[in-house]
Amino acid sequence: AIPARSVRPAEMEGGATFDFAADVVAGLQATPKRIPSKYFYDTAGSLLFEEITQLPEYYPTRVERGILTENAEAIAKLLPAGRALIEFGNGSSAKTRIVLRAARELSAYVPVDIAAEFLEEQAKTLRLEFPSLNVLPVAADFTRAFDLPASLRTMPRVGFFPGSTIGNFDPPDAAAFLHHSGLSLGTGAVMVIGVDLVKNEAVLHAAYNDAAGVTARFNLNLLARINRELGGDFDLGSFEHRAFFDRGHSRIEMHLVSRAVQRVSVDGCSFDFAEGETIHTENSYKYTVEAFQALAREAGWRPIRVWTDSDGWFSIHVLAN
Ligand code: AVJ
Repeated sequence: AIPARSVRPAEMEGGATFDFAADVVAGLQATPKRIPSKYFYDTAGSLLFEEITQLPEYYPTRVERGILTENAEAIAKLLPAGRALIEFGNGSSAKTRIVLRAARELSAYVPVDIAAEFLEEQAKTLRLEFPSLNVLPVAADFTRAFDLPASLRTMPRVGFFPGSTIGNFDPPDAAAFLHHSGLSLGTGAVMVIGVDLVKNEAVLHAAYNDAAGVTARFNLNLLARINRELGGDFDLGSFEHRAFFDRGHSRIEMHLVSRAVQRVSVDGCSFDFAEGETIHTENSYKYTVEAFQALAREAGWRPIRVWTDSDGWFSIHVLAN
């Protein structure tokens, strides 16, 4: 039986609902145990992720930024006067600024994110930095179809989804996202999307097992967050970070491994752990250029360009629908 929960679903603007308590309880009742990776990003988790992006081993952010900078001219051509740029995510990153600086003629910039408050703050900052830019934030869950502001109706749209965030979706969910984003953007749209690539296993392994232990802290913060927000009693010292590349699924898996037999309680439910039992906390899929293009085609997009770095570690795809 599932006991009455002390924490009710958080109502997000845009109508989407994340129910942290229900998702954690259901995930810990499942076999094998799992927790959705979207819950990494509370304030502490977002700061830890920022730290990850600056680690020498974590190549994706650095390499993607390089590809964007190198191809800024071509990206600007996708964004002439009259166009609207719609970013899936809050647009707080250095990558957004590379694109906004290159696209001087842009008519509107629309960051779409579920975190409404943070979104507004970022929008204010961007308006100060780019005074002539029309910044129109939309608070919505971009994994579903959403409505764009009416003022965009006559503008050709370009979607932007950097960071290989699409790698956190299982391939069917990634295809569903691509399909929905096509519907949200409308026909005649273009999508610019960053996708991490399959590569040497040692490079992948190091990126998710950094020497400074920041990724381990990022992973363990999920348990700290459960303790903080759901009254959990996880002993953080009794769990350890594990990340490995599963070539069969072409994904990095992150887990939290129980160091001992233990019982943990969360939100009035108890959960038993065997020694060595894990909670699966993240998948990060790595594609080949061809596999990603096939997925995009399946979802109704036409791949029109792809840029990679000289090592072939990361890709930025331009799709049209
Ligand atoms: C934000 C999803 C791109 O999968 O590499 C970083 C998250 N997890 N280190 C990734 C993450 C562990 C990251 N993404």
